[in-house]
Amino acid sequence: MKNILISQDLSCVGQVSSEVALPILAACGYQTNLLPTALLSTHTGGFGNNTYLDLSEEMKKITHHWHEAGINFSAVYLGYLGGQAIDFWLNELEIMDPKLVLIDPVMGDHGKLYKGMNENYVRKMRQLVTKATILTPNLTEAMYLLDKKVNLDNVDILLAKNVAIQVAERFGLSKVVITGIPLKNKIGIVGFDNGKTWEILEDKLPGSFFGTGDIFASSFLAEILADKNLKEAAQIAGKFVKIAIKNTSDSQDKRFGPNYAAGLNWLMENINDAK
Ligand code: PXL
Repeated sequence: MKNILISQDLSCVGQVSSEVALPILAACGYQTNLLPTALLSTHTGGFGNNTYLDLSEEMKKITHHWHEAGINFSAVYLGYLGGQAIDFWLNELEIMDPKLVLIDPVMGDHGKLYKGMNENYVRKMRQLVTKATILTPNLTEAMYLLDKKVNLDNVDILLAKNVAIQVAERFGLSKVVITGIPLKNKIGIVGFDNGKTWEILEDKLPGSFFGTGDIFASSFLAEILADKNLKEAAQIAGKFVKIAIKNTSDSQDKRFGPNYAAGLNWLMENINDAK
C-alpha cells in the first residue's frame, strides 16, 4: 500500500488543506500520514481574526522520531506551509528524499497573495519548488513564482502554456500543471510534461469556493499514484472538483468549500478501475 505524507496546515474550519487531503487520499485507498505545519481556527480567507499556531518546532521533533523509527514515505505532498514550516521543508526534503514530491505552492489566488503571505515567503517558495517532481500552482502562484504581473481579465491559453514552460525552465522541472486559468467562458488547466504542453478546457461554473485547489491537488495525486499520466490525472481531478461544485447549493457560504464528499464515490470507482 502506498503511503503518503501530507504536510500542510490544519485549519479547523473551512474544508481546506489537510481537512480535505486526508479524506480524499484515504478514500482512494492510500495510507495517509500527516505532518501539520500550523494550527488555525479557520483558513485565512474571510473569517476575520483567525488564530495561528506555528508547529515548525514540533515538526522537527516528529520527524526526528520518524527517522529513528525507520518510517519512510512513498510520496510527500506539500501545500500551504506557512512562514517557518517552509524553512523546515527546505531542509527536510534533502534528508527524506522521497520518490515523488508533489508541491502545490499555495500562496494566493485571484491575482493576490493570501493574508499572512509576503514576498519573503514567495522567495523561499522559489527555492522549494526546485525540489518538486510535480508542481501544481494556480495562475496567480505561477506569476508570483516568475515575479511577473498578469491581467487576469485578459488571459488566453497560449499565454498560460507559456507560463507553464517558463516555470518549468526557470525551476528546472519536467512536470508542471497550472490550474484555475480564467478564460472567456471557460476555465482552463495547462500542463507541461517533459517538453510537451497540453490543455484542458471546462465550462465555468458559478461561484468561487475556498479549498478547490486543495481538492484538485489531492485527487490529482491519487490518480498520479495510480499510474495515470499528468493530463489524465488533471482531467479526473478537474471533473471531481466540478462534481463537488455541482452538488453544492447556491446558497452555501463559499468560505466552507464545495461538497466534495458528493464526488467521492465517483472518484473511488475511477481509482479502482485504474489500480
Ligand atoms: O486553500 C488554500 C488555503 C490553505 N490553507 C490556509 C488558507 C488557504 C486559503 O486561503 O488560508 C490556511
